[in-house]
Amino acid sequence: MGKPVLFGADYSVYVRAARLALYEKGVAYDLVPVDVFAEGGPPPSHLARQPFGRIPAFAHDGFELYETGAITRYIDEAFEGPSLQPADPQTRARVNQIISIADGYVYPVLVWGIYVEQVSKPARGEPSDETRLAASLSKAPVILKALADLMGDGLWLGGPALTLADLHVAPMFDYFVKAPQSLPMLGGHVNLTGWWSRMLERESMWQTQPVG
Ligand SMILES: N[C@@H](CCC(=O)N[C@@H](CS)C(=O)NCC(=O)O)C(=O)O
Repeated sequence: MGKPVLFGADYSVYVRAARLALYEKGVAYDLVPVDVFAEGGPPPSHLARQPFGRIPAFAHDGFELYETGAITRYIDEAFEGPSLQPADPQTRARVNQIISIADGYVYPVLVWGIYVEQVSKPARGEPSDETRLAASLSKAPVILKALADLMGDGLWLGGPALTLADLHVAPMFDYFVKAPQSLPMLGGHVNLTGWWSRMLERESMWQTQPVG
């Protein structure tokens, strides 16, 4: 099998989720840089691979794929290495449920609504959207409680073993925890704080840290 190629940028939470999956599986790959925020929009070569102009896109042995949840499942199923999806249907459904929660709520609220508004925009000298920030801060406890409830007493978000759910949520968390309000909000969920410290110990997290 040939070496897969991931198109994107290391700051992207979704690119990082795919890189985490590749690293945890022990798969060598090439990361080809794409600037989706370039003046004039994403390059046409990228739009041919990802019509919505998002990152990442993925290619392997002539097979092209976009949408991170599909990419990480493909990585898990197409390559050797430790399985990142439980075999049992109910635990697997939980993993898929958490990935969906990450896409639907964690990313827009904890990353864009809180991290971008409270940390990233001020760092760039841009004004924050205080209305969006306040709305996101009020939604965040529900999201964190849902993750904590689903995790329960397990070591990892989706049960006793590391799965694609952890790899999907962790890059989003890495931005969220930089926001001042994240710590008090997380404080009530000892299972989530324990999970986060376990994630931070994984070599895959260090190896995929954004450089720029
Ligand atoms: N549904 C897409 C979402 C990917 C996504 O939103 N990526 C962000 C970077 S983390 C992006 O490309 N943003 C560019 C934009 O919004 O124009 C997936 O699962 O791959």
